[in-house]
Amino acid sequence: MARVAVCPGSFDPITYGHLDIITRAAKVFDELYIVVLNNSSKQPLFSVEERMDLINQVTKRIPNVKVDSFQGLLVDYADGVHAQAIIRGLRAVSDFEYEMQITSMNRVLDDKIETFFIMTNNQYSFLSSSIVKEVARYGGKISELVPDEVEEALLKKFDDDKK
Ligand code: COD
Repeated sequence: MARVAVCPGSFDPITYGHLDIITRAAKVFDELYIVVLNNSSKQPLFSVEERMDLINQVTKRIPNVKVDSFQGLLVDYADGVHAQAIIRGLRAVSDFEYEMQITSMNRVLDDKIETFFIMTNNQYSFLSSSIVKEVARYGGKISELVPDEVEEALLKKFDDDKK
């Protein structure tokens, strides 16, 4: 049986922190679905299509990755692609409470799917999409935080806003 996992997130936009988790998970699972979902507590900068397009560009060399989006519950998506696992990244203790809450909720909704956590690479432990957007908005250097394609998209987004 193929080992299938789902790596869910807002990915607004994808960073080197996300990419590290994706690359490592793709080595362990046969198929890895990167799925862009709605986080009701976040107001996205990029549209779902823009986020998917960026993820597609920066994961094109990882053959067992598929990029998708879904409106609804993560467990329903996972069920639809016959995934056995959900992959999440952990950066710091501050992530723990939130991750524990959503993992427990997902388990109540569907007790067949397991959540696996991948510890961040130390290099990216401070990195989040929000920090990248904040730095890019005020013209700071982000080339070590996101792939070139994402940097270009962010610069364009904030340039267009100024027009
Ligand atoms: N290093 C390691 N991991 C990282 C890093 C980094 N630097 N940056 C981010 N990550 C990890 C995060 O910890 C997370 O695991 C993943 O990457 C994605 O992060 P984000 O911020 O892009 O995504 P989130 O946390 O906003 O995603 C939340 C979901 C959209 C998955 C969630 O809201 C959801 O499941 N929504 C659908 C509705 C649903 O099913 N709700 C029920 C669950 S309560």
